[in-house]
Amino acid sequence: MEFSEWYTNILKEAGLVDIRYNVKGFLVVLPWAMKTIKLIYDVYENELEKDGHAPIKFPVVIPETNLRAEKEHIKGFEGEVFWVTRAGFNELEERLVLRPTSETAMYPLFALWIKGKKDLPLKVYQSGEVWRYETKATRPFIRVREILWIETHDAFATKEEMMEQVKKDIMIAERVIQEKCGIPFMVFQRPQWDKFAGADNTYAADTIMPDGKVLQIATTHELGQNFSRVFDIKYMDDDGKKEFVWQTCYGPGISRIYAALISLFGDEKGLVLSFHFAPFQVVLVPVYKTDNKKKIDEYAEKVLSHLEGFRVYYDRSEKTPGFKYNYWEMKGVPIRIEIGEREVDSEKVVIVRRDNREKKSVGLKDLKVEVERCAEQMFLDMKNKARKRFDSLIHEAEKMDEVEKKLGFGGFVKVPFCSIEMDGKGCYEKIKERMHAEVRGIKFPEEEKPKNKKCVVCGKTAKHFVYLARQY
Ligand code: PR8
Repeated sequence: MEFSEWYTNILKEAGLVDIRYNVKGFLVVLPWAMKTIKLIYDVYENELEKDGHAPIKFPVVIPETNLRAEKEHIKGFEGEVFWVTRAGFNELEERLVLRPTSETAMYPLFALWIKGKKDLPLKVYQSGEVWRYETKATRPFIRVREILWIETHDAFATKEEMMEQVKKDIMIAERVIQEKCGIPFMVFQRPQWDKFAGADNTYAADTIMPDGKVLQIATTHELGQNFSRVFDIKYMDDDGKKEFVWQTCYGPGISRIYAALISLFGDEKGLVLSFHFAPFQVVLVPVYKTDNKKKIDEYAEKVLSHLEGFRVYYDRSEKTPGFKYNYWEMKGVPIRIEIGEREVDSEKVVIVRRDNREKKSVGLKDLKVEVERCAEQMFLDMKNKARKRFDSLIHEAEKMDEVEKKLGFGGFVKVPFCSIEMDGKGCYEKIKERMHAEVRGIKFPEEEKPKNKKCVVCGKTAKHFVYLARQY
């Protein structure tokens, strides 16, 4: 089945969203999805706090004057914001926008809070929603108008500290998205024509979806002093001189991480969730016969007592075992435990792994350890498989027709390219027009530079290797 069709089906069948809400691009996120999303938030917030970020909550609305203050920022966002112009029967004196991102909400306050070096670094994060009037086709979680994310906003005394934070942000993404979620990605420094509005540089993590298109799942931005100069965020240095702070902001796209999590690991039977992110980690399915219901239920109580600490569901509904197996496989529950007459008599259970459906008979006293072991192995296998596929989708080319052919395989094509500064934009536009592909940027940290190679488009000396891809 084609990915797009699989994705649409699973959203409905597994009860992840209800798309019938009557505002385009806005979703009702159902409990089975929301539980996993909350777990992703927890892991991310925890890592951010370990890195010294504190939670904060800013208003949803931003006054128009704030949004207009930084001229590149407004250029990027003017066509993408939802406006609030009336309240009750009154026109508002000043128009407001629903935050599309919170730089211009937060930074005027940063200017009040930051006085001296002792106030730095300032590192905060806000978890929640932002709203963007996306004009491209929307798709649940992948491109939405109400985005679930975390945004961090940091201010430093020096440029070096700012650059250090960019690297730390990437390391946090590696820890959460790659290690804990198992989603492989590559980090790029985006070309100048594709950076965040108002930033000096943007660094982004891209993963490859099952159809070969790439998805940007997190970005960290080097804001330099662009916003601090506009909002007058200064600190007094050791010589009593006022200096503008250096800033970063970081946006892990939780909606998209979730989209990748369900898409990369799912199969023809439905979702495959890893133990850490599954709403139920274990489902217990009784195999009743007409006269043994009581006996099995009693034994199930005993089994449950060996599974304390896990999120377990005992499915005692009237459906047949076969129906329940299919249902919970579709929902992606990582481990199923079957108990029938034979298990009761032998004081054992059968445990079944969701990803490869491997079965194992396990004694009660080993159950907890076996479940843990099985869950861990399953996650490792999922992660390795995803990584292997990702690596197999990084191609190389030096001629345009070769590029086109390899883009057709999905993933990235590494090519020598003239420049990721604005003077390379013409070459990018040709690629875009001819192949509907984007220049994702140079690998960060940068790998070796091309020696005596020509730009794949214009034939001038290539300054970098860049990666091309078709994107979501
Ligand atoms: C910033 N300011 O705003 P960014 N649907 C789903 N996910 C999305 C969408 C969408 N329509 N648009 C963006 N994302 C900075 C950083 C504060 C935080 C996700 O950065 O505009 C993408 O994964 O790059 C993107 O990488 C992330 O939000 C951050 O958005």
